[in-house]
Amino acid sequence: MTALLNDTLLRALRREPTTHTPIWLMRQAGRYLPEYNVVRQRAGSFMKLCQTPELATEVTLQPLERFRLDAAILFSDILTIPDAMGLGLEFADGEGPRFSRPLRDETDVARLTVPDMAKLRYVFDAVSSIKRALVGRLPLLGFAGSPFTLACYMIEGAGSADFSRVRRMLYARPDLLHRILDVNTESVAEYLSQQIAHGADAVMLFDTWGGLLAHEAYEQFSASCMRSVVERVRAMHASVPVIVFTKGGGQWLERIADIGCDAVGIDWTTDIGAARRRIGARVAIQGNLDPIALLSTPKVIESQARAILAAAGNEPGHVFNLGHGIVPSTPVENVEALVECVHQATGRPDFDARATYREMAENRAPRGSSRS
Ligand code: 1CP
Repeated sequence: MTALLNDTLLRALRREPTTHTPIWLMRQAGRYLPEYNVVRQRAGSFMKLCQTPELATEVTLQPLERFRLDAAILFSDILTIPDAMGLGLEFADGEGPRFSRPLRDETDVARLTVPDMAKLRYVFDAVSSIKRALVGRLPLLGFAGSPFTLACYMIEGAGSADFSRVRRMLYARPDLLHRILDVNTESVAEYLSQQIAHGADAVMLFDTWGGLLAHEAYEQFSASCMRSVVERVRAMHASVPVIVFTKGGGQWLERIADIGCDAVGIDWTTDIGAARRRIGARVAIQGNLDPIALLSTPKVIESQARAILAAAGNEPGHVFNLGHGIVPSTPVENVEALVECVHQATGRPDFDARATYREMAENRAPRGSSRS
């Protein structure tokens, strides 16, 4: 593997000392960026955008051109896997995702199989394309939904406030839910391994809905599957850091740290200092500014960010992020203020990680690359 110009994120995930606290933001590419909306329009649909590697590359790079972020994240979606399983994913304009063939009965569940990874080739091609365009400036994060979070959409057929269909299945037919989770676990492990094989430098599991589960159910229906994914990925790619984020998982931090991951993502409801005291130095922590704080003013954002940095302490192993994704109404200048504040407060890096399309398109060596 070639050395990266800015590998701060990877160092922080390994809890090594860093020149500054690295920052990247969940949904850093997305609708709050006017240039994203232009490309999204050009693509015609969200899935077309994901399925066209050149366009997925373009939108992945957009936030890096504006802000001094410390990582790129693959532009894609967690629902690519159930789509490849044949559930029929649709994104109607202005609405969330919807499956035309959700898992509704025993027959649907019995038919479910691990998808042919060739159907997800567009994702792996996007990873390769983004990796080339980054020309070694920054690490590239790959990602997948957790087996449980994918099951939520596959059973419910769309987003939901409480995913009650899934939770009903958990109590009425746990055997069916376990079968779905087994297929998802194998699919997610294979999918992440392929992303790594195509160039992802670290990967993240988004367990967005694990926090809806009852205390014991969390272990059985989400954590155990993520543990199995991490074990399988590790068996193939031992040194690639894995981040696990369970939204609403603040009460289970010790369990999450024990999954075998390198970093635990926390949402904004958990005190990051208390989280550090609970899980000690065994994993890095990623988080945890409330994304709604980004709707305020640069002054408020700065004070909130400094409070998080102070609570996290000056120890290795903190990756600054939001507690969940950026919302579309976020002012761009507030994101700029946050990134600058985190870097300034923790020691400004001696290079500019921002990259321009032109430089990348021309595949010129990044500024300062002679250092590495
Ligand atoms: O119209 C549009 O442009 C679609 C908006 C959008 C975007 C920008 C969707 C639809 N997905 C994405 C990109 C996306 N999704 C990324 C890109 C990388 C980044 O910059 O962070 C990632 C990591 C995801 C992951 C994702 N998709 C999650 C897990 C993280 C989270 O936000 O909790 C989930 C739950 C989804 C499903 C999904 N895809 C899109 C929407 C609107 C949703 C949520 C649906 C719902 O439950 O209401």
